[in-house]
Amino acid sequence: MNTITTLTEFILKEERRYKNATGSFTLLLTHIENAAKIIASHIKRTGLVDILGKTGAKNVYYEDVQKLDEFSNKLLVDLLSESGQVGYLASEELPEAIEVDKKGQYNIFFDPLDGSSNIDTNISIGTIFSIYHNDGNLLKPGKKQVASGYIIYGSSVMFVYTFGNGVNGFTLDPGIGSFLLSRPNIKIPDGKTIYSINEGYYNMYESSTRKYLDTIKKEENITARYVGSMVADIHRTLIKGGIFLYPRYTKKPNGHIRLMFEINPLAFIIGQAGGMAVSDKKNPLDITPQKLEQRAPIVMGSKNEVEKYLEYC
Ligand code: P6P
Repeated sequence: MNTITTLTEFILKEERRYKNATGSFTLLLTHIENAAKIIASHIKRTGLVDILGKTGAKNVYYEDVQKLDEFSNKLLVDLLSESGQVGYLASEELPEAIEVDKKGQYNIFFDPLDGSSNIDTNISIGTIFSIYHNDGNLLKPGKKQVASGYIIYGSSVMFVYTFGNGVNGFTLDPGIGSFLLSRPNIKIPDGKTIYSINEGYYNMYESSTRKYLDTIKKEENITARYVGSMVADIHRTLIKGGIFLYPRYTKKPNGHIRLMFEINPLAFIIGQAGGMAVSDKKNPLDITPQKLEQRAPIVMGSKNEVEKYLEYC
């Protein structure tokens, strides 16, 4: 019989590999896991929550019904602040970073509910997190991340993360309320047929991007898949291979996707799974951020596909 490994057991096993581990990281990740379970249960009741809201009913947590992304943000801020492991935390929903405890071991950046504009149409959305050692310097390049990951709230809820030695995926078993190891040591397959970009901006892209798109559409079996929820598009790319592109265009000359909250964590995952990420032909994890809300153009996915894209840059 296959052994069942919970996320908690997996993290503890990882921790035992580091002799001077203090359990601090395990505690931090457990708080993220708990937040993910609560957010997942709230998302399941979207729509119903509105009905409840109309009657002025309270939800099961006896809080006033509120917008899901505000709720997710507040929950993550509270749980992470209480973890005792956080120095500074920064949320895509907040204008500035919050100092929780100068002596906290880790700084954490998160997008509490990425793609939240898709909630009303039942499209998969996600929570993204990125963890650094707290050495007092908040804006460090993504290559300094200790860990990163995402939770995708889709047909099932999956927790996917890397600690710098591979990528592992865990599926929430709602029956027992635990994330179980379901995709050990994820490796992104070579891309063959799927490209993912918002073609609505075609006429606003740079000529190099347009030339790339014109060429790949002539390939055999090419398929376009674009959800408009980055966690969903990246998760599909990680599992099936392919390429995700959010290049700059005239309305967003510096790109749209956030460096600290989306690009760094997801590029770390893609790289650890054997894929590749580029931002203006550079590794985005080498970019030293100038500001918290910095945006950048981003292309990531199967190495062979990204290398093909680079021929057009
Ligand atoms: P567009 C969601 O708001 C998000 O930040 C990403 O999750 C997603 O990939 C992107 O924006 C979609 O942007 O311009 O295609 O609607």
